[in-house]
Amino acid sequence: MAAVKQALETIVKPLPEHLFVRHDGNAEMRWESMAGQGYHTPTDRFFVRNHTSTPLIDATGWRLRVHGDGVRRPDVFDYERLLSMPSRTIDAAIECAGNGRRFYGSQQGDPAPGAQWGLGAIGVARWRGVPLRDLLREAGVRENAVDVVAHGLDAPFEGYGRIRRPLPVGKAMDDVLVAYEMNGEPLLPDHGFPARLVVPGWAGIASIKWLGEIEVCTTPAFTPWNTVFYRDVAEQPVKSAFELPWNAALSAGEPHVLRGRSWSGHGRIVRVEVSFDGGAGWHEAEHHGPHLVSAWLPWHVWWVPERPGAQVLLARATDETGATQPLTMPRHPFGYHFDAVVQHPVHVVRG
Ligand SMILES: Nc1nc2c(c(=O)[nH]1)N[C@H]1C(S)=C(S)[C@@H](COP(=O)(O)O)O[C@H]1N2
Ligand SMILES: [Mo]
Repeated sequence: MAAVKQALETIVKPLPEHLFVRHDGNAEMRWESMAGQGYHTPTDRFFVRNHTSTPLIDATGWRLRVHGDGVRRPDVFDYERLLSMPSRTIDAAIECAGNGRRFYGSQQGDPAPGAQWGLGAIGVARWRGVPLRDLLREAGVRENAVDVVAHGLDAPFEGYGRIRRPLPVGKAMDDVLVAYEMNGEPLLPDHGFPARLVVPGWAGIASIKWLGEIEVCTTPAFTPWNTVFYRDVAEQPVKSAFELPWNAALSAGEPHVLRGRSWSGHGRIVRVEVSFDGGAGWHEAEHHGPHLVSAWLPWHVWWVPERPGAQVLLARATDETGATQPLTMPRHPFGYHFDAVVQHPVHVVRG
């Protein structure tokens, strides 16, 4: 099968350093690699976050079981059946709850344990698949269903078993996709081939890769992934990033267009402001491109740096719920949801 052959080629290919920063088995997108790109994150630089390692799954033998006391007719879907169902295409971000964790340490002097992500544990892709509600309806989802637990087929994690994360049935029946395509191609193994969940706006852990089972429960579900790990995380907070290298060199006395993107799991971004003087003055950035819920808003601002030397750029966004990025965050034991303004260092050099 072409998809599987392509899959095998990807997995043996080392992730290129000009696109990624490595954190043990995980790979973070370099924000400068989004410069000059369109709205979506090209798949070759989309971050990878695995608890263990990428499994290689043969689509022909793959099955997705929908079962549990919350369905009347337990059902099994194979790859062909999934592809033959009416599909939907959405543009949505997937972002790790730990995105930005590094800044608890580097900006606030209080490091949090876990992969020290900068801001690159996010990507926006065009996902195609079948709405989860269609699968649940086919299986006869009951009125009193409460939680839907998605199980991954990757190796068990430490002593906790296979990755499985509960999702409230309200969200499951709303906008969740069982995706089999990413940016117009079959999913790559690293991103969940043959099928994964895409849970718009929610922490990445909800978007279970390598789906094997969907268990529908009539009582609240508890797994290590909502009790020990990723407890109390749902929608992602407001964040912003510049499409610039860390310590980018910019020449003094010349106009520079600084581009970036802002996003929020709570809704659309309504304002982005940039400061060149450590937060004393803020300049409203201009928006361009689409403005989608559950994805991101591209923006740009002009700057003519005057003095050579080390400087810091700040970007802060506000979403339609009024949530805005603070300058500092309270500490978080697991380093989730860092959404304070990030201090992006640049070197202004003599023009
Ligand atoms: N089965 C499975 N699903 C998973 C994970 C995993 O390790 N196993 N990691 C989760 C986490 S924590 C995140 S942030 C996203 C990352 O998706 P990506 O690797 O496609 O960027 O996948 C989620 N789904
Ligand atoms: Mo994550």
